[in-house]
Amino acid sequence: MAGTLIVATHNAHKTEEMRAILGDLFDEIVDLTAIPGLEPPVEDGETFAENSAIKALAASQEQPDAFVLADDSGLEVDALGGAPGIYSSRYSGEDATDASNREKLLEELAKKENAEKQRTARFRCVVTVAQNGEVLSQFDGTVEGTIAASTTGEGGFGYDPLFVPEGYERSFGELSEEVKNGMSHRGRALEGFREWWEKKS
Ligand code: ITT
Repeated sequence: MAGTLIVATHNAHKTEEMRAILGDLFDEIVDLTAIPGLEPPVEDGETFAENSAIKALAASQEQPDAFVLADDSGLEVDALGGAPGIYSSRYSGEDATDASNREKLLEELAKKENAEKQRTARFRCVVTVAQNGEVLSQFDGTVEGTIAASTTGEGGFGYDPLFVPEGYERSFGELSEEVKNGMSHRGRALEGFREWWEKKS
């Protein structure tokens, strides 16, 4: 075990998943809610990788020496040309909530003629590890699936109640945390981080 990992996020659901996936590697995993005064940076990159690096660097510059891990992630829906993509968290506007984003996604899909046939989608995640204001490495993960006709389940967050992973009939909102973390975009990206960390240590 090795010290503290700072997760450069204000999203408590991400932190919870990271603790479940990487908890055995660190004494503690804290997020930005534990570091008052650290404002989230403007995510003006054009890709998950760019936005992930922006978040990791912003936190790392304020917390020299610490290992910082950032996660940028989102949902790509084929019938919507890959939207919401990097705009997933604010898809329904500045005051977006997970529920309003899901509602907007179903509304947009309902407008598409072929949407019934093209409900294929994927979650993507890029995690960036940084230290002393420098990116050390990046890892990505993807999980393929389809968008359900309506929400099911209370688990997870964001678009989980609408996302049915390939090979399953239930959504991430219904599947257990362990099942989601074992195959999710975040779980896969963090597998890459784990290998890197274990080699380095
Ligand atoms: P931070 O930037 O503070 O990390 P955020 O939630 O704004 O938090 P992103 O910019 O990476 O993070 O946006 C990710 C959005 O994509 C998230 O708010 C959800 O809407 C969606 N998303 C990502 N991973 C998800 C998951 O595992 N399950 C459901 N939705 C997810």
